[in-house]
Amino acid sequence: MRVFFNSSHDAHDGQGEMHHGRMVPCFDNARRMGLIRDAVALAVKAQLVDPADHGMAPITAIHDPAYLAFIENAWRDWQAAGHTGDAFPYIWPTAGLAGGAPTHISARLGQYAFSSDTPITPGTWKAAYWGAQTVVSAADAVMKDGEAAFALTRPPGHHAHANRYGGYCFLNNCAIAAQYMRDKGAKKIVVLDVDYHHGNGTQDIFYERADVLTVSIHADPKDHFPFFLGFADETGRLDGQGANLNIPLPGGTDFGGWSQAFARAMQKILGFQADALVVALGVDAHEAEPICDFKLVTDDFNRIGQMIGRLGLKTLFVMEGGYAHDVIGQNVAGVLGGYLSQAKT
Ligand code: OKP
Ligand code: ZN
Repeated sequence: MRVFFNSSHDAHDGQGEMHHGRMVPCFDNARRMGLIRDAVALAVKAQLVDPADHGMAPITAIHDPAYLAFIENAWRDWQAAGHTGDAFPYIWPTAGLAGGAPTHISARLGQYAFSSDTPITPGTWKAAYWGAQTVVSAADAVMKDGEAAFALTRPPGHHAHANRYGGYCFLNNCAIAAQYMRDKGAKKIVVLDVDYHHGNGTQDIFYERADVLTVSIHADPKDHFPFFLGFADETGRLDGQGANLNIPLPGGTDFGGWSQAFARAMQKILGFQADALVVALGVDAHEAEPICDFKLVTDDFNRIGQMIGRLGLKTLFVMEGGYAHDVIGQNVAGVLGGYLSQAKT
């Protein structure tokens, strides 16, 4: 399988994040990528491909220009304010406290961040920009010959909205890829999010559109990040009514419960008759994951790959979460290997 690799990923290098009241090393760290790359190289005869530069157009097709300008310049503005550590927000415009148009970097961090877990570092824009180029290059390859590809990148993307960052995400890679595929002639796209966390950004971006079906299987937001989106009654709006499916699952879910959810997702996806599939490939539903509480084991990820292969769609895999260094490589390789064992092309 072609594996498009974001070799600029390590430019995003957070020094730490607040976790349960303490600063801890960032869960989304550079080490993840090498571990996944090496495991995938062994397991699925990966051909590593460098991304080409498709410029800003595929990114501005999804994200607001003012938001992009903010992310691109945030580190410079933070430094100009005299700060040397990673940039974090500490105040947000909330109901009753949202007046004016403040220009200070700390006000704008709160304006554009929806969570406080996501550092902006000197190379964040470079890593995120090349991450988007990595998924666009992989999407381009899938559209050209119909064969599957894997975009191996960090930071992840599925939590990013058109004008908000958070949950370690800045640019919504899956949304950028889906829109790119639309622009290359695919009429209907499914984005299937198997990451443990709800794909809030992807849902929001396509919520009023009928041409992109968003499906997410995730930990119930009533007690898991991102908390404020991802409930079962969110089914789309206006033209997009019926084109969003959320399947929230309780803590402790094992492959029995997860595969039942997939069966529901599969019915919805097959009924939609899409031209292509984008998989938001997080592997953080594994039992060893540090910030998650599902109970999948490594063999289950191969089964997930097989189930995805049986959907019979042109498929692009995009890396999202997965933080347990001992198992993420095997789990990603398992999904891709399972896919290849079932896919027609
Ligand atoms: C990103 B992805 C607080 C942890 C909060 C939220 C999880 C983001 C997951 N230190 N971070 O979906 O795997
Ligand atoms: Zn996740």
